[in-house]
Amino acid sequence: MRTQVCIIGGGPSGLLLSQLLHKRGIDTIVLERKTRDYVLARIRAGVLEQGFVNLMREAGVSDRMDRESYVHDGTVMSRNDDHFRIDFTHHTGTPVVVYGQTEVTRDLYDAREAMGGKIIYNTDGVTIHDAKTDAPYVTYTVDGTEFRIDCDYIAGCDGFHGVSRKTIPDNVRTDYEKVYPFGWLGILSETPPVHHELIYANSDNGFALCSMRNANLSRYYVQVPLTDQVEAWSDDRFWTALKSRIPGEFAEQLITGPSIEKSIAPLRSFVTEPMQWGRLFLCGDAAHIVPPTGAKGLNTAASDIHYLYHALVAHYLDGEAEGIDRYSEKALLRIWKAERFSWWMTNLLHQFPDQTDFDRKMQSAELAFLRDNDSAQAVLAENYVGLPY
Ligand code: RFL
Ligand code: PHB
Repeated sequence: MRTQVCIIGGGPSGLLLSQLLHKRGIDTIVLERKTRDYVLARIRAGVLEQGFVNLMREAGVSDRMDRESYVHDGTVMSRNDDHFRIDFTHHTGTPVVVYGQTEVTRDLYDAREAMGGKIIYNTDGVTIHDAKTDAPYVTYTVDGTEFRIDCDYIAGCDGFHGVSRKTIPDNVRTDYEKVYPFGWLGILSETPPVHHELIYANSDNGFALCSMRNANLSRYYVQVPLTDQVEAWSDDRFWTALKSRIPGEFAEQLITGPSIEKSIAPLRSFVTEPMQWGRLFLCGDAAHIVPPTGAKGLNTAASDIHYLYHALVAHYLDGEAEGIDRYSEKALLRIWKAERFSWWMTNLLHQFPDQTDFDRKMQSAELAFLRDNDSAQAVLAENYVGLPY
């Protein structure tokens, strides 16, 4: 088989790139290790930056998102019972949109399938060959039969545990990593959200986040030690912990119910440099991870796709090489800023096991400064709604 761009990974990054390139007449094949249903069963991000929304529109897959998503003009932040609001639209002119990653991915799959896009599921042993030459190719097996795809370029959109990043030799690649000493226990419940905006809560009992998917589907998180197992967290224990971490006036209004999903995710900051090697480009979680505190995981994936999409269009349609040559440089400039914001939000809002009383006072002072200072709120808002591409 032959294609112009072979895309490894059928998560949101790979599907969005495939759909955008298709609209410009550039041929792709997507290789996905799992099935569509498996990918859609993952509960992940919920907050989309305007840049992501614009890419979905450009890809022609925004109809349901435009109808069913929720526009959020601000967010609530709290320290124990003290809470304040940050108004994104006032400070930046731009809101964010709440629409689950599951729905984004479903819309992209539907669009790819409706247009006859080539997605190959259940691929095993995907291997990238000759990425440093002008004739790269990818091999894989499905049900024990080996296949080969010759291509011009390879997009590594295969997430943190994929093969693409590991294809770049160790002596070329530098990994930067920080692992946090806690995780997030998240639940999904068919209950109305406690508030119409998100609540990011710093409390003496640990961090909590109140988020949502729709008017009757809530997503809540609490910070837990890395050693905790999800089985140790009954629904009752979860609701009690959540109520003890958000301001009393919200805790009183919280409607609880059975969880329909419950999982623990570790928190990590990670970046690999460079994000390209010959004709292989890394996108999304394959190249970088943020702790979810800034809601940047999916959004940083989208900015990579923006840079790579424009680079490939400039190459194929206008014969320009600059975008391709400078992909890694451009993508990383924005990635590191999102890494910084996510790290800062994580440090601001969580309880750290080795925190001293002095450290706690610094955290409280920083939150008080944020509460009382318009410029500090503007800086947070600018980062939260997404820096320009
Ligand atoms: P994905 O979504 O991981 O998709 C990669 C796809 O590649 C496939 N794959 C392979 N296919 C072929 N061959 C191989 N060798 C392959 N290896 C892997 C996988 O099956 C998968 O389908 O990466 P992508 O597309 O870059 O998208 C990134 C986002 O998914 C990610 O940044 C966010 O979901 C991160 N994230 C969150 N971000 C937020 O902004 N808010 C959240 O609440 C949030 N929660 C989360 C998260 C990530 C999590 N992970 C990765 C453990 C919760 C979790 C649990
Ligand atoms: C979510 O809704 O899952 C969510 C929202 C905001 C975050 C992280 C996760 O910062």
